[in-house]
Amino acid sequence: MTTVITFGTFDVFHAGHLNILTRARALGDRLMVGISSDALNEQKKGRKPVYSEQDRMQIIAGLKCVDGVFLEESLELKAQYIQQYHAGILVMGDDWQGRFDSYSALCRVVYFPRTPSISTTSIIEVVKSL
Ligand code: C2G
Repeated sequence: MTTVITFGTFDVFHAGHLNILTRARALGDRLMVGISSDALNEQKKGRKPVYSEQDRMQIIAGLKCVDGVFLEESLELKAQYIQQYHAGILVMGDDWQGRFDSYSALCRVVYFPRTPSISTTSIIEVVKSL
């Protein structure tokens, strides 16, 4: 059985998020998703997510392609999460291309191209302009 693991904030859930999760799940038998905590997101992006970490976890856990979720408390804990969930494959979007290659000592590392023309930031801008 191959477990796939991926990480993200998944704020204001959209089709780009669903695409990468569906593609990640198709690489193995089980998909575990680390949801960036509100505090980690503020560190990474300098703003609070629109949806709370509880809501983001609930939304991702409810998807057909997702087998389990956990809170990602720090970018530096990936090795621990990979081992804890016995992940054989780490999937990331290609906005992180090369950044996680060091984990290839622990598991296969795969980067998928981002879905073009959609992002949480652009959705927030559209909503603001209404
Ligand atoms: N994504 C995508 N296409 C888009 C937007 C996002 O494929 N148009 C992917 C990203 O590449 C990422 C995932 O969806 O793999 C989640 O995106 P974000 O919520 O922006 O998460 P990110 O800030 O990249 O968090 O430990 C790493 C981080 O927690 C990753």
